[in-house]
Amino acid sequence: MKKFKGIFPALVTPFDEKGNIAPESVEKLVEHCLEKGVRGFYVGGSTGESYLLSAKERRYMLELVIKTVRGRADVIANIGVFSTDQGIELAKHAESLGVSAVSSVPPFYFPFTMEEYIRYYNDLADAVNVPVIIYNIPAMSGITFNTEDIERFFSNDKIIGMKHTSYDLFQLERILKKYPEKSIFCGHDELFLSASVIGVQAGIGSTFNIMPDKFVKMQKLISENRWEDARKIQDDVNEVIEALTKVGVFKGVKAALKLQGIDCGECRRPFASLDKEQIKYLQDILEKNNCL
Ligand code: MN9
Repeated sequence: MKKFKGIFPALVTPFDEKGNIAPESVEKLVEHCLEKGVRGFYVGGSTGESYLLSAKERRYMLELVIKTVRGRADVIANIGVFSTDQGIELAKHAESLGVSAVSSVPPFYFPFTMEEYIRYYNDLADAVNVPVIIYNIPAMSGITFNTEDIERFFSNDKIIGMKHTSYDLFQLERILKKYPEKSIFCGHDELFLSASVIGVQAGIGSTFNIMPDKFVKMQKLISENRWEDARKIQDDVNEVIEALTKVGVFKGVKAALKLQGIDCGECRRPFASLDKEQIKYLQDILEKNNCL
């Protein structure tokens, strides 16, 4: 069973001034992150505004990333959608492109039963030959899995891991202990060091788009048991994350990328543009923490 390790930016979906996907910016961002030492990319997640894209755009964005990466890193595609059949369709497309794994948020909006969620993930795993990664993100999906639910998902060998975007470190520790062979990703960048202390070896995050070098370095320091130095980096990135949460993380990440010279446009409506004051505020924090 493949075990993923390292830093995986949850890629933004770059748009041009007309609001269409911008292929040159995808390439620029991907190359920049690779140069900084990331090990893979998570495409079509929340940060990628996937639920503001058409299915055609989701496929196109993934195609662009795969074409740019050219096997130099792992690509994981979030194919999560509302229905099993639509999810399988996107998963098959992702598989045909050569992704390392597909991932999925549980189907949301309708309150399905846990049996239905279990069946959803097993159906997905049956439909493709690539491994499946659960996307656990209760704050956005509205669905909370308890530890026993996760154990039921993991009883399927084709479900090889989970992106844990939850502040529940107790649950995370229990899962890591019980499933050392599974790929468990820290999904909250502000918790990366804490998650590493209890054994996490991989992360998927929005802020890795703008601070890939910092997280790669932090992970290296952790591997050398240089915890104080690693803590200093987590302190710095948390200052940036705190500022991002004040202006809106996804809008803030795109504004930060523009300030860094990788123009990925703005988030789609109904997201609003940041105003001048918010951009100035963000710029000051980014400068202070050596991100510009
Ligand atoms: O992909 C991201 N989670 C969400 C993971 O989109 C909800 C994180 O990177 C957060 O944006 C970040 C800030 O809370 O940790």
